[in-house]
Amino acid sequence: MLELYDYFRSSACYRVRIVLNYKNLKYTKKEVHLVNNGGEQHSAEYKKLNPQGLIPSLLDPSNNICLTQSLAIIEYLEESYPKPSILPTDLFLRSQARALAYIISSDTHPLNNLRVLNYLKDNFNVSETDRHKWYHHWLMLGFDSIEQQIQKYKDLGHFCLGKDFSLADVCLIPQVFNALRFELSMDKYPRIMQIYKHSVELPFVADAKPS
Ligand SMILES: N[C@@H](CCC(=O)N[C@@H](CS)C(=O)NCC(=O)O)C(=O)O
Repeated sequence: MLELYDYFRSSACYRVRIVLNYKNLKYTKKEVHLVNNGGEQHSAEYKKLNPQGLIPSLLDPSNNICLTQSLAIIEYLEESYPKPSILPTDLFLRSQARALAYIISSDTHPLNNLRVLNYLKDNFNVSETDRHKWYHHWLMLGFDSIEQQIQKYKDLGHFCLGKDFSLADVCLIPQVFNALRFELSMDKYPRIMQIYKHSVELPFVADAKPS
């Protein structure tokens, strides 16, 4: 069975949990606690699996391989278990799904990761208030652009690209969860919030939720 190295609050893990559920794949979880013991992601044992010391990692015993990087894991799952798909068949929409996902996974989340916030605190003495401002700043830059880009699909269905759930939603939902946890006002993002509220009620998302 697939084994996910996971931490409930990790938004990168939340992405993978959503896709595993969406594709109805059975898996077990191995907790990597990001805070206890100085952060279990830094342990020598874990770094044998994932030399970056980040979660998620996914072990596929059928191929005896360990995968890293949430988007690479998700593409592996998509290619191994294509149905139901998280990528639209239309080539433009397919690219659009990836573009929206990368706004989060490449341009937003990495700037607000735990290690970045810790680095700001430990090396530059950045206060908690200013770390919050930093966090909100990068979130808003990402969300401003997503909110604008998804407007054109809003009459077509419940998701970022209209009627079909896609990779864009996989990345958006956990990022909104984090934004709410860090008390960002979402007033400027009505369409994002509509998608989030609809999605979190879906069983495959609800079962993946941090808890
Ligand atoms: N680009 C990576 C990011 C992974 C990542 O940053 N994971 C976070 C949790 S969401 C982590 O392990 N943080 C540990 C740390 O910052 O020390 C991915 O998508 O898998």
